[in-house]
Amino acid sequence: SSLATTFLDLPLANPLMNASGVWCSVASQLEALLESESGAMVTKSCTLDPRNGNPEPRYRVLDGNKPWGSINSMGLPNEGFPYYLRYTERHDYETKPLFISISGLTLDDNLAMVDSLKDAVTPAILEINLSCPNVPGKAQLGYDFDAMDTLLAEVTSGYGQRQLGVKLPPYFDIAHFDEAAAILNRYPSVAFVTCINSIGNALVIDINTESVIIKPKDGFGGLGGDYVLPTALANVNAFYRRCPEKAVIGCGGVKSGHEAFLHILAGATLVQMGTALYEEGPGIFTRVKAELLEIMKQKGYENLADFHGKLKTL
Ligand code: RRO
Repeated sequence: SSLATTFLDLPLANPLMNASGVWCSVASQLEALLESESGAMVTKSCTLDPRNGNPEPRYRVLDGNKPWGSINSMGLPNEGFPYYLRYTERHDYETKPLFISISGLTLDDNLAMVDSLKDAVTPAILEINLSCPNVPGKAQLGYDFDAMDTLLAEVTSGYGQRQLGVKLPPYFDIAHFDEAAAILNRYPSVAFVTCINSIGNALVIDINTESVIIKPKDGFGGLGGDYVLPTALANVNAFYRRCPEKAVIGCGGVKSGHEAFLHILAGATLVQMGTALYEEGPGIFTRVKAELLEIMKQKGYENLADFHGKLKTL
């Protein structure tokens, strides 16, 4: 069997990659992802200028018992757009594709970054983060459909014919799936959607200390891991059904071949890992690849196309 696939006509050895934000903030981490067995990789969402992010502790794994997961309120700590742009200029594209994630604090900041990328000669693929849940005072663009439409109109016209994608927050209402997909479908150069970012503004409480477990925002933060898998699968499949001209990248609750298989079955072309990569490190790609191949072998599948998007309904 083979895990080989293609994304926007680019060949990949396998569909696995990091979720933006995890193991991709600095050059040493990006180099580790390049060395790993991931099929592709993405940089930490960046702003025009470097940011320290929120006070610590700002990420905690929830591993004491079932369910397993994480909560974070990082607050967009990053080295600033020029740092990631420089990485895109020296990345080894023969080894695997690279995505660059941007998350400007304003529309103008996003447009400025898109403008530099358009003129840059790098083949890095642009993923615009419409769903950062952790910058105080900033609403998620993905939950403001008018602002999202305006941003897409301006960004796509500023980016010429080049393909790009958007990282979406989870939606929980069929009317919102319909409305978000209808907006995205008006922009053919939006070639992919990544579903989902963390489930925003959850609150994890420790019964022993009677306290929240992260410092920013009185303990509110984005949820990842087991808690979000069914929501992630719903969003992947909802956009897979509604956006037939676009690719879907699945993200949320993947820690083994089992969840990776479910994402692909629901319609994901690529599958990202966040919390599990944070906890296990880039060696995780070797393990999950082997697990996914084993599941395919047991089911008699030769390649990803044998089950991609083939979720059955009753
Ligand atoms: O940095 C963060 O707090 C963060 C971002 Br930008 C994001 O998109 N998703 C998330 O869970 N955390």
